[in-house]
Amino acid sequence: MPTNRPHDSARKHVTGESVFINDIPVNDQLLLGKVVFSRYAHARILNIDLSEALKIIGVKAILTATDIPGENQMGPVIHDEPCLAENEVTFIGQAIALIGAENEEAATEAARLIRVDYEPLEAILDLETAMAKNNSIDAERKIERGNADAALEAALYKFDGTLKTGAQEHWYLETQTSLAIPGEGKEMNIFASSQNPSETQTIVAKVLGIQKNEVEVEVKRMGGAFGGKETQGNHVAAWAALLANATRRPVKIHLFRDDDQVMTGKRHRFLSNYEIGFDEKGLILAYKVELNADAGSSADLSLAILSRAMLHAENAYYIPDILIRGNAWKTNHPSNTAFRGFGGPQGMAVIENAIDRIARFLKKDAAEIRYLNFYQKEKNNMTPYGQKVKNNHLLMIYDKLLRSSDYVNRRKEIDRFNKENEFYKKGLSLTPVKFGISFTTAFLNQAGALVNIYTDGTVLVNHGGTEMGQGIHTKIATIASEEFGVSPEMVKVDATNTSRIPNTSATAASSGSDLNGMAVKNAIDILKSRIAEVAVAEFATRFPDDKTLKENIVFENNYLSDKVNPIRKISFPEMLKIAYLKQVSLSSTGFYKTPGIFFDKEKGQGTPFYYYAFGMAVSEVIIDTLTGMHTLIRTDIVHDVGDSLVEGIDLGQIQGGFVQGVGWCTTEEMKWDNDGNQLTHSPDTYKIPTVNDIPRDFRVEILKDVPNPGTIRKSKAVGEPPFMLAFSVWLAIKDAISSVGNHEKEPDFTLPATYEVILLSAEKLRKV
Ligand code: LUZ
Ligand code: MOS
Repeated sequence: MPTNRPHDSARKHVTGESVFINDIPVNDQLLLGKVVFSRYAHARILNIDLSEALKIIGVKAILTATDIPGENQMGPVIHDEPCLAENEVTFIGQAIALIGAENEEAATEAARLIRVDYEPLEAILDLETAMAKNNSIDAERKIERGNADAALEAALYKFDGTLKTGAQEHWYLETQTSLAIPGEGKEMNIFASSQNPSETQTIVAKVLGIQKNEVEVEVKRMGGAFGGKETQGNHVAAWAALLANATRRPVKIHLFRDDDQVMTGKRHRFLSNYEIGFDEKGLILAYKVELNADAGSSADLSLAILSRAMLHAENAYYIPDILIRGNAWKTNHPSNTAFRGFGGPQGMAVIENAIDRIARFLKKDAAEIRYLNFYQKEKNNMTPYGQKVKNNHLLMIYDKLLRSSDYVNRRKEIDRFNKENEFYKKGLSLTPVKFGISFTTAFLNQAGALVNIYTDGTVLVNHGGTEMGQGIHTKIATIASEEFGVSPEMVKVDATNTSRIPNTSATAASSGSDLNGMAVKNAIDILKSRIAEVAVAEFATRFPDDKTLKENIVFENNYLSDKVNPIRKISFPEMLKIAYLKQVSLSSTGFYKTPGIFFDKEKGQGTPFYYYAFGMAVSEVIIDTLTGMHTLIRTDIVHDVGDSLVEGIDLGQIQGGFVQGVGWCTTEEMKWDNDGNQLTHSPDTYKIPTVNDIPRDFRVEILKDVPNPGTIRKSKAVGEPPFMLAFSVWLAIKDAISSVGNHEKEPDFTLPATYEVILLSAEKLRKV
């Protein structure tokens, strides 16, 4: 039974009542923290002169690497990322010094007066150079099945190609922000905008050189994150903590938009080379792909991202002989990081573009080629890494979407339109998504919860997930209210706090509600068992004739009752008072770990995912070949969320993820100058989607009657998978360009397909 309710902060967001870190009232001791960062992509630091800056009235501390009491390190996986630069800077935006000042003016003036003498060194600013210099983070990784070389040799048709996919800025509305408040002794309290409060705690403890039990990190909500705060929310927290520790005063760092965009990592750029072999029907026989990721200046999560890219290189298609190779390369850019899809989009773009080429070559509709190659139910259902694709909804979604989008007729209409119009051209494309759900680092798939019931019958739920706007707290509150059988207003979800839930994983990999929802259910099951026992005893005194069995106690409609004798019932609040008086604990922790998943990185084999989420989109665009402008006319989506936990929330994630993907595929272009300076570090030059970029006609359908076995209330994760539905827009644009040359020639194409790309590519086809 689908549940619907608004996001628990919807009203608060529009009225301005929601408390973000910048809204937390502190006291007159509050200092503002400012970060002085590198202006060189690669340079030796010869000297840092703070003398003039320290004279500014209102400046309370200026810290450099030598002032760090603990370890100068904030690398989340590999410890290759200094908290403050020591003798060398390796990217523009790298933190060198921290200023704690009474006000913004003093901080800004001090920053201006800090003199850093650099000796510029050679910088690696693109993937080609990094690859030529063999500047990799780790050994090459491989996933392989069969013999791709032999199968390519044997294939009737084959071609090779290269695809570049671009970087993407997260553009969370709340820039990186943190507030550090020193307590007694060594205590440090952090209010963070972090997807990973436990890791924030770890890194703050490390740089301060104190124990983790002295550090408390709280996350009420983030103003967006999208992966950009999976590791890099730790940085501002560490910097604020260092200043707070040095001054013993509260310190807040709230990055300016432009600084945030310059200093933080992006979605990884990829350069991918491939060879694909197929037959006359378009059946793919062999695929060889080499994925190269621009990691930036340090590892951050690059190896996990590369791994997810490789695990999605075949997207929704069964390919018998396949070789996937992956490398992450170091460059002198900010360390690239998690971003919705986490490498999945970069891996999938290559095969989707290759299939588009096959269709053009064979003069067939690309949707037909896709359908032909989908993973099947009974046979051809094994992934290259040895996990079977179970509960596969691809064929069902395809049939549904083809009908509901009226694909066949619209294809004909578009062909007619393109024949009749010389400068405006339309395009249509259908693309699928199969996305693996679970952290590919298996041990991260765990979660904790703490559920308290108070004597008035109200419930306070704590869990390890963080709210970034995605609605996890709304989903968790719904789960708790349904499991306890009490009305939603009886349940509140508290801010995420490392003192209440320890050792949590990042809220990431789309798995926040899956993991934490189960942990909450586990805590609730424990509490219900205790309360049911009290109910049995209570019914025994009230109805001495025959006994109520514990397993017959049901929690429903704010009551506990005996389902065999339903007149035996006690309200939830009344029952709790009785339990309290009987000295029964009304608080329980809960825990969950995903069963049965593992992955051997060396062999490239295993069962890394608990299940897959499926979706498909059909998009229609119109392009103006004289200006390169495109308009998204219509998008139809059918997406699988299992049994939806909260429909409105899921719908919002599907729509939002799709539009964010459209941004990456079309208008969001990151550019750098020859020294590595970002040319697109503000919204006037970096174009994220606006209301105008949403499909004019947007039809999103949640697939019905597809309960997902083994998950919380049979639901599915939804955060990331819809992002990749945007390939339908990307390839619809290519289809429109291709019509300029009557679909006879492969258009020049790249990701993003900016107006410029569209214009030049169409021009070239027209000239031929
Ligand atoms: N983070 C992570 C992720 O550490 N491992 C993952 O597999 C993942 N996948 C998606 C997003 N974040
Ligand atoms: Mo993520 S890319 O923070 O799931």
